[in-house]
Formats: sequence, structure tokens, C-alpha cells
Amino acid sequence: CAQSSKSPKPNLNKHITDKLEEMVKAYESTNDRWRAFGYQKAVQALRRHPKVISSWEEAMALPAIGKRLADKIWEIAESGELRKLQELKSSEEVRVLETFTNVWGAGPTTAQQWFQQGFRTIEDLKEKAHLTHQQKVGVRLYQDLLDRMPREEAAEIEKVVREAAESIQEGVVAQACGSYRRGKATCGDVDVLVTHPDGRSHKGLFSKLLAKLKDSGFLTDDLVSAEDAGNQKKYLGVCKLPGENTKHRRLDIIVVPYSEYGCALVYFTGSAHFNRSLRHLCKKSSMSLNEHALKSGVVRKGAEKIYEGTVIPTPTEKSVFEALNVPYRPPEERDH
Ligand code: DCP
Ligand code: MG
Ligand code: MN
Repeated sequence: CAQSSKSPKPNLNKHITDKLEEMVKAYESTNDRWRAFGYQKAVQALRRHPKVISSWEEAMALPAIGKRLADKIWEIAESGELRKLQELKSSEEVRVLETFTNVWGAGPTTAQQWFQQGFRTIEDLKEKAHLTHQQKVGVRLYQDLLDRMPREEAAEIEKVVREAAESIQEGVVAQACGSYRRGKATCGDVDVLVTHPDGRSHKGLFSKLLAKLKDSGFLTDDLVSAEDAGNQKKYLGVCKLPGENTKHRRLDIIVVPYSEYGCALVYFTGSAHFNRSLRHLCKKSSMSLNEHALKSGVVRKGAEKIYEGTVIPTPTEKSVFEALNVPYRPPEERDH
């Protein structure tokens, strides 16, 4: 959780959570959200468990674990296998739905529709399915977009974006956040956060930067062109480093005003799980946190906010932690 400042504990039951995570993926792709959620809960409980599971009773005593899940956990602990997972994986429907939900821009509902329409492969989708613009990109670049890139490549992509931004506006700050900033060995995409310390020169930068990166051939495909979230501008697309053997990679570019930089940096560094635990913490002290701002004096009625609260200035990332009264955690320790 976000509260402890110690480095995250190793997951001693990885041999079990790996299998359970495959179950989550399988059930997510078949749109069986209830089951997916149950398995996800089990994964979380096991990750927090300080010992290797050594009995059925020990599994049963984990929070949010009932008899059926305890059986599954114990089956993996004892045999290293899970028959239910093997069964799901050997089902054509599950395999196809997993393939289809991995297409960028397709969720479980679309995947199910495609399956019902008789499509079974990515080739089928290319030839016969009615696809949105995003799905066309997702299908054309299917394998590239599924692969994670080594962090060295993420650094090169960050550099291309930074140099383009600097050539447009001197003094701009452009930094890769997300898994890259958390020090991961591989990255699913590159999340470049852009701002300007003078508080105003970020304006107009977004479209100029995208135009420049498109002109040079670096950006190859747009997914979400310019989603405007308040004062922040976010681009989701695909890029490719020069050279013959380079792959297409997912790139997100987010331009934010300097006043929102502290909160944006926390948010886009993640992980998503870490962000959730920070927001959870906020609720207890009548605060709220998102990528724009940290607010205090929020009044909630159930899940609804009846008073939005007032912004606490958070010029730096550290100031966000201070205002939340949480010990600072370096990005490498924000995976949980
Ligand atoms: N984020 C979030 N909640 C989400 C999605 C994203 O809080 N539902 C935040 C935290 C993420 C960051 O945005 O770390 C970037 O999102 P990514 O999807 O790019 O995730 P990561 O960079 O963490 O991982 P990956 O290597 O898969 O890109
Ligand atoms: Mg990312
Ligand atoms: Mn991203």
C-alpha cells in the first residue's frame, strides 16, 4: 500500500499468482467480470501474504478467499498446475477471445461479437470484419503493439520527443513517466509528460509537437488524436524509430500546465495500483487526488462528491506526498 515507505516485499507465491493471473485474463476476455474480479482479489491477497502457502487451511484463511478459490490455490501449490486453466486455454473460444481483446481498441464485447460473427483469427478480422480506425491500426500492428520494448528503446523514444519539443520551445521539460520512470526493464508504451516551467509556454506546444513528429515520420499512426482533459492535452499514438529493424511502439504524449505538473507527474508515473491506493488514502482525510490537482476539504456523500474542495498547491512531486502526509517513495518503489 502507499503508506509503507519500505521497499515492496517480494511475492513469495509467484508460482501461484502467475497461474491465477492467467485465469483473470481468460475470464476478462470472456467478459466474466465477476470471476475475473474474484481471481484478482486472490492475486492481491497472495501478494501481500508473507509466507509461501503450505496448506489448504492457510489459503482458506486469506482475506476474500472462499472454499473454491482455496481449492484452486492449493491445487497449484501441490501440483504446480491448475486443471481449470488448462481447460480454459484449450478452449478455442477462450483462445480466440484473448487474441481479439488484445487488439488495440477492442474490448470483450467487441471480441465476443467478432467471435459470434464467425471470425477466428487476426487475418479474418483484416479481411472480413468492420473495424474502427483504432482497430484497423490494432490489427495491422497486432504483434508489434503486443510486445513490450526494452527500456533502452523507451529512452531513445523519449529523446526523440524531448529534442523535438526543445526545438519548438526552449526550456521545455519532457520526461518519460509510467513503467519507464519506475525503472522497469521493459515498457508497454512510452508515456512522455511535457510542461514548461514558465507556466505559459506549454500553450500551443501540443499541436506543433505532433506536427513536427509526424513530418519527420516518427509518428506513424494516431489512436486518440487530441483528447482534451481540462488544461491537459493527451495524445495516444504509434511511433517508430528510424531503421529497418525497428518495431512500431505505443507512445503517449501529455502536455500539462506547470501548475499541474506535480500531480501529473505522480499520476503518469503510477503504477495504476499505486494511484488507487493514494486516492483511497485521500478519502480518509477529505482530500481528492487526480492528474490535475490535490484538493482538501472535499465533502462526500457515499461515492458522490457534494463539495469539490479547494486546491492545495503542489509544485513538486514531493509536495504531493507531503500534503498527503505519506513518506516519499521513489518511482522504483511505486509498483504496489
Ligand atoms: N494510469 C492510472 N490508471 C489507469 C491507467 C493509467 O492511474 N487506469 C496511470 C498510471 C500509469 C500511467 O498512467 O502508470 C501510465 O499508464 P500506462 O497504461 O502506460 O501504464 P504503465 O506505463 O504503468 O505500464 P506499461 O509498461 O504497461 O505501459
Ligand atoms: Mg506506459
Ligand atoms: Mn500509456
